[in-house]
This record gives sequence, C-alpha cells and structure tokens, in this order.
Amino acid sequence: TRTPVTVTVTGAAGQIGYALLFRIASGHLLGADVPVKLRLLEIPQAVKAAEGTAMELDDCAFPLLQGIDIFDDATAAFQGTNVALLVGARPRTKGMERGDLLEANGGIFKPQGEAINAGAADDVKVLVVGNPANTNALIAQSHAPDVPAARFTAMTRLDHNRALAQLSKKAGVSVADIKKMTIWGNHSATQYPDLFHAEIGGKSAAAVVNDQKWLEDDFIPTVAKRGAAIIEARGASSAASAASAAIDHVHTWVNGTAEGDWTSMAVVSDGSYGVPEGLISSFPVTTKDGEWSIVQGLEIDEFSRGRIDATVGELAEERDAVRKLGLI
Ligand code: NAX
Repeated sequence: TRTPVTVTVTGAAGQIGYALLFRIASGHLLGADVPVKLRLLEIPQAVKAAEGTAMELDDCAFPLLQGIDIFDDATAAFQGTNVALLVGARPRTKGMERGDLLEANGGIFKPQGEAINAGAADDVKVLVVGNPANTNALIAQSHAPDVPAARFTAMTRLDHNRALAQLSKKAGVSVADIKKMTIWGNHSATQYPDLFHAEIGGKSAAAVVNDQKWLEDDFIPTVAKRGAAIIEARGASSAASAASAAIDHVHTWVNGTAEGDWTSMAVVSDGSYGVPEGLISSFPVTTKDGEWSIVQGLEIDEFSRGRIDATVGELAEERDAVRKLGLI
C-alpha cells in the first residue's frame, strides 16, 4: 500500500469545506489507491463545527481515510502537509473598501505562508481558493521563501469549468469534446475566458461558434459573473462546484494533463505573454510529474490582448496595494 498523503484544509467548517472534505476522503483528490490524512484548520469559534464534520467523515467509513486532526493554529495545521488547500478567507462585508479586504486577508495568508514555510513537507503543493485568491496566494508565497514559488497556485478551474459548460451548451457538444480552454488573469469579473485557442474537434471554438456578439456580450460576462448568478438563484455562493474545481485542480496538477489538452491555473508568472514576472495570474498550463508549465507560443490577437492586459492590470494594482500595506 502507498504511504498516506497529508492534506490540510483551511476553512474546513465552511460550505466549500463541507463539499470538499468528503471527496478528498473518498479518493477523488489524489486517486483511488492513495490513503489520506486530513488536517483541518479553523478559527476557534468554528472548531466545534469542524468537529461535527469530522464525525460525519468518520461515519462514512472511507477506507482511504487514515485520520483527521483539527487545529486552530496554522503552524500545527501545516506540519508535514503535502497538499494545502487554503479555502478559509475573510469575505467582503458591507462598507468594506478593497484595501480593508486585502488587509484582512493579509492577516490570514501571511501567517499561513509562514506556517507552510516552517513546517510543510518538502513536496508541498498549495492551492488558494479563498478570495481574492490570486493576491492571497501572492501574499502566502511571499512569506514562504524556502518553498519554490511554483508550489503556490490559485484557483481559476471553476471559471474554466464554467466556460466549458457554457460553450458546450452553445455549440451543442459534450464538454468532453472541448479541449484547450483557457482562463487568463484574475479570478474576478475581469478574467478573460478565451475561445480563440479553445478547440472543438480540432478547430478553434470561436470559429466553430462564429458569433462574436455572443462571445463578447453573452459568453464572457456569463462566465465572469456566474458566481453572482449562483448567489442570486441559490441564496448562497457556489460551494459544491467550487469544491469540485479544487479537486480537479489538484488532481490535474498531480496526475498530469492529457496529451493535446491543457488546463487553467493561476501560477507565478515568468513574464510569459507580457504578464509581469511574479504576479500570480491564470494561464494555459500543462502538467506532468507533479509540475506545471505555461503553454508557450500562442498567438494573441488584438481582442485577446486587450482583455488579458485589463485583467493583468487589475492583478498588478492588487499587488501594489498589498505592497503598500506591507503585506508582501
Ligand atoms: P464560508 O464562509 O462558508 O467558509 C469559510 C470558512 O473559513 C469559515 O468556516 C471560517 O470560519 C473559516 N476561516 C476564516 N478565517 C480563517 C482562518 N484564518 N483560518 C482558517 N479558517 C478560517 O465560505 P465558503 O463558501 O466556504 O468560501 C470560502 C472562500 O472561497 C471564500 O473566500 C470565497 O470567496 C472563495 N471562493 C473562491 C472561488 C474560486 O473560484 N477561487 C469560488 C467559490 C468561492 O466564492
């Protein structure tokens, strides 16, 4: 049998945590033959609720689940962790300015970065889900100098999956027939879902659909504002779909992308496609043997260039704001 993989989940008592933990424990994160040990991090007030979720995990009698430990201290929670899912974050509340939001999250992601630096396993992989995800990942990464920057990623896989779903409906094809979808930039309303490089049956999806008005006025805003539409309909923010995307992100990172396809991950920029070095921005990436690389050599037309520049510009502003606050 394989050695167990230790997975730390923050915000474990929240709604994404509730949808995520059962799938990790049942083997969907890493594989049906990989035993897991869970370490859950919560704030003190939510530890009891996390204990309730742990009771339910016990009651599922998952054969792969080799233990659950619950913490309210980040240093302890990240001790020996191989996969860190940073879900817990400070949500924006009424009257909060962007600076306040970034500062409040800096108070969470700076110590978590330090804790990962101090105690995580050498092969640690980090996925930040908690918003503003890209910039929270940047904060954590900048406080973990001993961990390669490439190990800190943020989630745009939900946006990627939303884009697949919208395109599949429009084109009347299965999501499995769509390859090379890309989300560029920030996990925010400025993100750019790119249909020019996406393919249906080997042809550009934009050409197959051949409807620029739909692409600009319907597809892009529907994908970018889907989170708000879910809140409006469900009365609560996306949870099961976000958890499913987190599972997909890590599963792809660990197990590799398929030949002839890629995925979307927010990763530290090396300057590719004019994205300033060091920003954590979503790119088309392939993965192999547990490492990602940015797909190179794509031609970017004027329309895509404008969209990419806008979302990357927002990321640069967020970076400047957290730098000014002394958070990076
Ligand atoms: P919930 O409010 O249900 O749960 C968050 C949990 O985090 C709470 O239990 C809270 O006690 C805990 N928490 C807060 N501070 C913590 C800390 N310092 N350490 C450990 N735990 C802490 O939110 P939920 O719906 O689960 O969403 C979690 C985060 O995901 C939010 O920031 C949300 O904006 C973000 N999302 C990101 C998405 C993405 O695609 N990147 C999509 C879904 C989601 O909106």
